[in-house]
Amino acid sequence: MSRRRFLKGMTAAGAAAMLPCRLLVPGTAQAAAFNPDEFQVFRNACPRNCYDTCSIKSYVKDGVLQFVEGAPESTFTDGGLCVKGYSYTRRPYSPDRVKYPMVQDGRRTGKWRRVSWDEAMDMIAKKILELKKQDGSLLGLGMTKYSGNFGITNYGVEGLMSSLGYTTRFVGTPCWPAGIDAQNYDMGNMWCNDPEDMVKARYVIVWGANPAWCSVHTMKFIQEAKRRGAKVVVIDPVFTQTAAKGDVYWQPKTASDGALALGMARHILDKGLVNKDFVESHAHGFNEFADYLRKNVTVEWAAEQSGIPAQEIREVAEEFATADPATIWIGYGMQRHTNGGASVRSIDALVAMTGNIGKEGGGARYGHLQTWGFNYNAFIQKQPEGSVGFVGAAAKGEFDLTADQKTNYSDRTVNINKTAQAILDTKDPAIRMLWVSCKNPFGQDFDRPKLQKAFDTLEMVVTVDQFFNETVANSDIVLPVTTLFEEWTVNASYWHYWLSINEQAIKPLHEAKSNLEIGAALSKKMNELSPGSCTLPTEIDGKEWMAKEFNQGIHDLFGINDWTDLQKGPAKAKLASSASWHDMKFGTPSGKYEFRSDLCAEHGHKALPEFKEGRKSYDKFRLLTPHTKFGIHSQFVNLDWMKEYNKEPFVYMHPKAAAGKGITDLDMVRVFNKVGEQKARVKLTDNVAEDCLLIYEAWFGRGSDFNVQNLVDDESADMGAYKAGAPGVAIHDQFADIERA
Ligand SMILES: Nc1nc2c(c(=O)[nH]1)N[C@H]1C(S)=C(S)[C@@H](COP(=O)(O)OP(=O)(O)OC[C@H]3O[C@@H](n4cnc5c(=O)[nH]c(N)nc54)[C@H](O)[C@@H]3O)O[C@H]1N2
Ligand SMILES: Nc1nc2c(c(=O)[nH]1)N[C@H]1C(S)=C(S)[C@@H](COP(=O)(O)OP(=O)(O)OC[C@H]3O[C@@H](n4cnc5c(=O)[nH]c(N)nc54)[C@H](O)[C@@H]3O)O[C@H]1N2
Ligand SMILES: [Mo]
Repeated sequence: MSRRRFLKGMTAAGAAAMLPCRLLVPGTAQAAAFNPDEFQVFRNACPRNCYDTCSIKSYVKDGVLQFVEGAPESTFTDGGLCVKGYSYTRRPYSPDRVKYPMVQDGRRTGKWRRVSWDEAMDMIAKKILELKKQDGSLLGLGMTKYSGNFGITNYGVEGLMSSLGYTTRFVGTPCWPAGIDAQNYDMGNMWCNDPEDMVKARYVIVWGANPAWCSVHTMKFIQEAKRRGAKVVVIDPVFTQTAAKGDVYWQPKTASDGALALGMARHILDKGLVNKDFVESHAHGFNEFADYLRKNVTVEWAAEQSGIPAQEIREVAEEFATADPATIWIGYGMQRHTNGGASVRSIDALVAMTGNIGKEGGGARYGHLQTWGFNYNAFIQKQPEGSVGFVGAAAKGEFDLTADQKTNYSDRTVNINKTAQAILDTKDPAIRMLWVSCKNPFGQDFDRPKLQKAFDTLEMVVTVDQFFNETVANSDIVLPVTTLFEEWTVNASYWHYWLSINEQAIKPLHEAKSNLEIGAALSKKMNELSPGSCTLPTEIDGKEWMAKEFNQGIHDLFGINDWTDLQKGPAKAKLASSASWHDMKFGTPSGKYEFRSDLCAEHGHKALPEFKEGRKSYDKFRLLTPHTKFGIHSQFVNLDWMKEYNKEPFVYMHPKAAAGKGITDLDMVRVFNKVGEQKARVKLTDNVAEDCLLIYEAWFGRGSDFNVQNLVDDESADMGAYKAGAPGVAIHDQFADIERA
């Protein structure tokens, strides 16, 4: 029975008997009688960087968050949360939270002392003014932010920086940029079908995604498609929980996906199963692609490249081409490679040539930003009068600025996927101060040993966070930030089409402030010390700022009068069709689906979705460090409830490979490569290939020195620079060796 039903329909005693005590905060378990009327109910939204962006109902009593459930109104969330979501009550009240502004006397010493907000702001503001005076600009102030909290008002962090002047920004994304560029070349945008329409698919290929862990709510649509007769194929170098639910599992050699897709395409071509109407009426360059396949690709070649038997490639290709509709979910994991963008283009081509683009239940599903048309009021802030910024070479003093250039200043941008190198390389002025918010570079960025060196060159690091993670340990000042339950915001998804409001359900604990309020506090101090030096308002009402993000476009898209309608429950976009590209009007230069993209060629890649070799191995084993069920990056794994299930990290290894190294189950091992080393215990499993080591990325809390980034370098993916401003990162093109520790 779903929790939703018993909350609504059962007697109090019956509900209390069923309510798992895990959902009660300690001390309330004795208060057995459950009566929903005794709670204040709030609308929240999970703001993590996740496909599911769940709509949450939160139950508060005596000002304390008691438990959470998925909002029943959303047919996507459908009353349920993921394992992480159910642990949310542990987060605001965690004893490990950063409670007050604190200053560390010497980085990594752990000698933290509590200071007042005023003292902290004073130190920060004085340093900013010093940089400006010494450098003549604020480009020495760097800001790195990514996906700790995707609530729209949290773009106020960028807004704060703009309100101070032109700064140095870490741009790009480690998630998905190679695939975004690929889909832009092919179709003119990244735009996926409504995931809820996957129930209509007759054939589903989950290609390098692990929704059983990373998008649990989408699994029910895949399962429903299966119940209605669809076949589900999972392609992943790891036998994941998603693979366990499929009908067919392929374990290809990592980074061989392009070859596999092209091999399937060749077979479809040979069998005459190409959708003529699509390739003739709605596509550009199909004949050239077909020529490429005939000249360069055979099924046997694809089998050799991927390790998947030729007969199986033929079988799945034929089934895919004849099922109607058929769909492929292109995962972000499979494009985190030096050939990731090229591979995504080959898979898109497979979906297109079989006529599955623009079709309900079909589609090359990757992601979308159709529901993100907010005002970005918090984001867009004006620089103070007279601010000096970046104008390319001019900023380096190589030539005098013309009047025009003076009004054309911008922020200086560096690649977020090369954080360490960017800090080390940036000159004139060097980055001397760093503001970190919604981001844990030491846990999530690449080449941790190099990052340590880079941070050591910085004169001041300020981190805004909820927990004492390794980035905080490498900071001088930490500022306590609210959790989602303590602030107002609004959340959209890059996968489904629901919109949720996030109400303030409880008062901020300790001395936590929201990102926006922190901005206001800094602005107050800046203006006290140097009037006019910061344009951000010095008082900010979070609820008002949330409301300012709405506009008529959002109201119309979601069929709401104003944001208050969302207090009754989340709303879904009114879609003309559940299929992206349903009108066959593509955003490419030709207006068609482009098998041949000249833009792609102009950007230094191949015009056709040709095969691109993967990164050359530089060590004994392939190292994969994908996402875990018990956390999202460095969040959740540190919470007490999670630790009950997931006490320590493991290295997963095939028994045969282990035998060759004299390693037995649960041995302590050392994994090492040119970047660094990491120790952990080993678990032997044939879920991973013999040539592969698997370690899930995670942060186990203060005191644990486990960090996969000791082993992962910052090699770039092939694509990403076009739309994200910097290339993606080849997270899964890593290699390492292992021995007993
Ligand atoms: N080896 C390896 N590395 C990876 C990946 C991988 O698969 N393998 N995946 C990559 C991917 S896809 C991603 S998206 C990145 C994620 O990298 P990050 O975006 O850094 O990820 P998180 O750990 O989710 O969040 C960062 C911090 O934000 C804090 N935070 C939460 N809420 C708030 C808030 O409201 N305000 C502020 N100021 N802070 C808040 C959290 O406590 C956390 O410390 O990691 C990348 N790195
Ligand atoms: N529980 C949980 N949910 C999450 C997250 C989380 O950390 N935890 N993170 C969120 C974020 S930020 C993101 S970006 C998404 C990521 O969502 P996914 O894309 O589903 O997740 P990943 O774990 O990055 O990668 C998925 C799979 O890609 C496989 N893979 C790696 N290389 C290859 C390859 O060469 N070919 C093929 N075919 N497969 C390959 C990996 O083995 C892995 O099983 O999930 C979001 N949801
Ligand atoms: Mo991500």
